[in-house]
Amino acid sequence: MSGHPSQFNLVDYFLGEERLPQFAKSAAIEFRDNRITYGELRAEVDRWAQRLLDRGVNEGDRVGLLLYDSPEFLACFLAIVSIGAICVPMNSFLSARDVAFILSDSDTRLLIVESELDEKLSEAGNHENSRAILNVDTETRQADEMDGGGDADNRSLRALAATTRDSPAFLLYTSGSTGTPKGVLHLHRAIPFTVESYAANVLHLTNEDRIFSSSRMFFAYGLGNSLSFPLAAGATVLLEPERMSPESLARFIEDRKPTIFFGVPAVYLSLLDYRSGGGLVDFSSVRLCVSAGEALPSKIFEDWRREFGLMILDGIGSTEMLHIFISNREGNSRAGSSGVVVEGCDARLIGDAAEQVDANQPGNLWVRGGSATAGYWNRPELTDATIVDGWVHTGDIYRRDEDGFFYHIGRSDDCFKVHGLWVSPIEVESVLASHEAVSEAAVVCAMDASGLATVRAYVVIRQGERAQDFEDALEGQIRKFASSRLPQYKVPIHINFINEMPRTSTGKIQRYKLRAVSKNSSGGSDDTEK
Ligand code: 3UK
Repeated sequence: MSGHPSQFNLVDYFLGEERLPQFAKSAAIEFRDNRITYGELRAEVDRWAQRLLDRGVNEGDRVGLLLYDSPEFLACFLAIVSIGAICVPMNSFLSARDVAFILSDSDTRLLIVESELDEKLSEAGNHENSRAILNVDTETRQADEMDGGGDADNRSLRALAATTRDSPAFLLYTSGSTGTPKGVLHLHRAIPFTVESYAANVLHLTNEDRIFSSSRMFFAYGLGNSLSFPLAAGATVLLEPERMSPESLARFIEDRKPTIFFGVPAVYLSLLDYRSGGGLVDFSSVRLCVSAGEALPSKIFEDWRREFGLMILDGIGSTEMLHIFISNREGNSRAGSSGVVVEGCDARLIGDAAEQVDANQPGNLWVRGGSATAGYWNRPELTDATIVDGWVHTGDIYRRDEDGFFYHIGRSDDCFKVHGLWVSPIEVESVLASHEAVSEAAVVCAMDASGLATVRAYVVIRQGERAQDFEDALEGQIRKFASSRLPQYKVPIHINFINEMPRTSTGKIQRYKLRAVSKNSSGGSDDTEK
């Protein structure tokens, strides 16, 4: 980049004048029937940057993105950071209420939105805060009318904002133990670090690779998979805006022939099930499968290897670390393990007395690396509690064997993931407890037969309500009640009725006792009253 040596901008890193000539004509994105080259992508980024500047967006302003995975997502994300503003990608499956929370917490200046999602927001009466909205479909349609969608050979590139590696670039919202989303701030330096640590050492991408991630770009995992890694390698990312069934995913893979596939454990399981039910799943184009988001059960790892002759590389990442920091490798991976620390990162397992634990002993996982968050947006106490002397406290409990392989044991805060999405026991419990027949409720993670996490509730019924005969009916009623108030993945699959909640002397529910019980019980029957 021209200008001061400390200047650094992500758009220069991916699509700068030194790099662009090499890739200008190769495909950066395949989307439906469109192929977008690196040259066209840069032109689109510059066009969006101008639109943002025309609307008065300044350096440091937050700009929200409420978009499906699409070329516009990449172009807008990069345009926002190119002018030194902060991109706030939002989960397109969120409720209007959660979107409203994020818009106000981050104080976004402008929201770029897809027509369909815009409608959802306005139906929910969510434009009340009179935030400026830019409809992506209207903008791109107008542009096509203006210049016929013409490409941009020999065009000079827009000047980028004079950001440095330490300038804020984007804010990713994630819901923590209380269920309230928190904004995780990342600097321009974070993406290059994940490229040089994880992608370079684990994925070994080339510009021939075709990359597909079933996790979306509003997640840190999907953002790395579909934006950072393909663009840094001059490879092609395949994008699909629609939510996919196992059948449509299998067809997509067969048609589009990715070479690298990123998923979460539930996606691999759904493909295995689809295949064992007679469906066609053709992974012959794929050379590498990656799993993250929650622990990959050994059974899925082994079934996948048997069915497709492919290893799934499990690795643990987090929004705070932006991407994967402990991972298995080709030729060095173990079923049931998250793998070994990625180059450039450090990990420690810390016991209750702040000591480093011995091999095979459980400890709290702390990690360090160049992609660590600069902190939570407007939450200084939470930032100070989570990042101490550069070590990010992950909230995970792990053990490490003598060879340096890490094994996930659980979360210290009792939260867990179902289908790659966070479940906060506290949130589900408060819904269950609002049912008229319920006195109190505790929610834990229970593994189903295939080793995947499900939601199980233990419920104490109000005095006088309890009668064995009614329990089955009541279970159905409570589940229906919960379904009307929670997204489906948070609704308990099983509800067990108990007489009394196990508690500590200070009155805290002992979820670990319930977890231990649910491990030994097979289903919905009540075997907990000893
Ligand atoms: C859990 C795992 C066991 C773990 C993520 C890849 O999941 C990502 O970020 P989140 O902030 O959640 C982080 C937490 O999820 N977890 C993730 N992967 C694994 N547990 N085995 C795994 N392989 O509790 C962690 O603290 O949503 C994943 C890349 C980027 C990411 N942000």
